[in-house]
Amino acid sequence: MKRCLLTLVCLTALAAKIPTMAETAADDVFTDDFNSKSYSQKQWIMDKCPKTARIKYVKEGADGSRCVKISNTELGAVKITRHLKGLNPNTFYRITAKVKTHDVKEGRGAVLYLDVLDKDSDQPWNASKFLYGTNGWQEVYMDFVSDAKGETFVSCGLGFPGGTYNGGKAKGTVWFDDVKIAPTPQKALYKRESKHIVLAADPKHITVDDKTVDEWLKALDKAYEAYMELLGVTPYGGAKIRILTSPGLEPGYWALAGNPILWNDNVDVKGLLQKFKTHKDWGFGILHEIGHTFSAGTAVGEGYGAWNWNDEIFANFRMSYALDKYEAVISQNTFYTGDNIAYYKRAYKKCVEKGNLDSGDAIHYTLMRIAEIYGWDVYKKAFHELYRTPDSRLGKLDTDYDKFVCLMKYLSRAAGEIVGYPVDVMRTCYTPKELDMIKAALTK
Ligand SMILES: [Ca+2]
Repeated sequence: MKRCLLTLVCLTALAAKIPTMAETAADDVFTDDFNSKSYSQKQWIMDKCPKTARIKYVKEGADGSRCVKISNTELGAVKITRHLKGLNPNTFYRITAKVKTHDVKEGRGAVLYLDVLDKDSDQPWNASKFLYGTNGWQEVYMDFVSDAKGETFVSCGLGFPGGTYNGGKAKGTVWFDDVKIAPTPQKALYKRESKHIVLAADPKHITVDDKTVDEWLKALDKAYEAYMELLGVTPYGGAKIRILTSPGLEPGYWALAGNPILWNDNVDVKGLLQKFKTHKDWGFGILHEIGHTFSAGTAVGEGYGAWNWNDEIFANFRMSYALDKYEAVISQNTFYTGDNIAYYKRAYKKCVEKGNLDSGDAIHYTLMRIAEIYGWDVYKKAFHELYRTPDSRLGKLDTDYDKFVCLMKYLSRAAGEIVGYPVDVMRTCYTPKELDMIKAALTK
C-alpha cells in the first residue's frame, strides 16, 4: 500500500510538471518547447538580423505557450541555430518541429536545415519540406547524418542561405515550436546497406523485397568500383555513399548529389526499384548522382577539375564506362542493354541534322567514340593524370572550349602512350566540321 501511494505521489508530481515541459522521449537528444525564454536563449544562436527582419520569443505557440517567431519583409535567410554535440558519429538523426507560416514567399520558404553551407560539409543542401504561404501549425522533419565528431548545427529558418535555382532566400513570417532531435526511428527509414552504398528511404517507396534491393545495391557497388577504376579516386575518403529520400528538394530536382545523395520524395522512387526488379535496369538517376560525387572538385578537392566544363556531362560519362564494362541495362524512355552509347548517338544525330552540337548528350557521344577507337584505357590514363593535376598547372582556361581542348590534350597523350606514336585525338576522332560545331557550342 505504501509503495502504491509512493507511486501515486510520483505520478502526481509528473502530471503537475507535464503541461510546462515538452514531451521528451527516451531517445531525444535535444528538445525545446521555447516555453523557458532563458533556457532557449542559452541553447540557440540567434542570427544578427538585417533591418528588415526580426527574431523574437513570443507567446503565440499552438497552445498559447511561447515559441520563436521570425519575420522578414525582404528576401533573406534568417535563422536560429543549435550546435549539437555528443551525437553518435555518422548516424542518421531526425529533427522535427512544429511550424506555422504567414505569407511566406520565394526561395526555400520556411525550412529546417543544417547550418553548414560555409563549412566543409557533405550535405549542404539537406533540408525539410519547404513551407510557403499561410498555414496553421504542422510538423515538418529533416533526417541528417551527424559528422565524424558527432556534431552538427541545425537551424530553424526563414529562407536558406544557398542559392539553388530559386535563390534560397525567402520573406514573410514563420513561427517554430516544439523542436525535437532524436536518432531517426527504425521504422521511419527503410535501410539496406552494401559494400559502398547505404539506402535510407521512406518506407512508402518500398514495394520490392529486401533481396531485390540488395541486388540493386550490389549493382551500384559495381558502378562505384567502375568509377573508382576510371578516375583513381574515391569520394568522401572512401566513406559509404548514403542515398536518403527527402521531402526538402525543389520541384524539378530529381535528386541532389552529396553524402547523403538527397533523393526527392516526390519522384518515382518506387518505379525505379520496380524497374530493377522487372528489367534489371540499374537506374539512370542514381548512377548519375553517384557519378557527381566522383567529380574532381568533390573527390579530390578544391583546386582540381577546372578542365571539366560541365559535370552533368561527366557524371553521365562515368556512368557510361560502368554500363559498358558490365553490359548493364539502363533506360531513358527506352531500354539499352550494353549499348548505352546508342542513347547518346541518337542525341548526336538529332543535333547534327540541325547543324549544331549544342547538347551535352551529343558531345558525350563524341567522347565515347574516342573510347571506341583507343579503348577505355585512354580515359583511365587521362583522368588519372588530370585528377592529380591541380588547376594551377592546367594553364589558362577561359572558355568551355578551352577546357574541351585541355581534355583533348590529355587524351592525345594517353592515346599516344597506348599506340606507341604521337596522336592528336582532335584529328583522329573528330572532323573539322564537328570541331567547329563544338567550338560554337562551348564558346557561347
Ligand atoms: Ca511552446
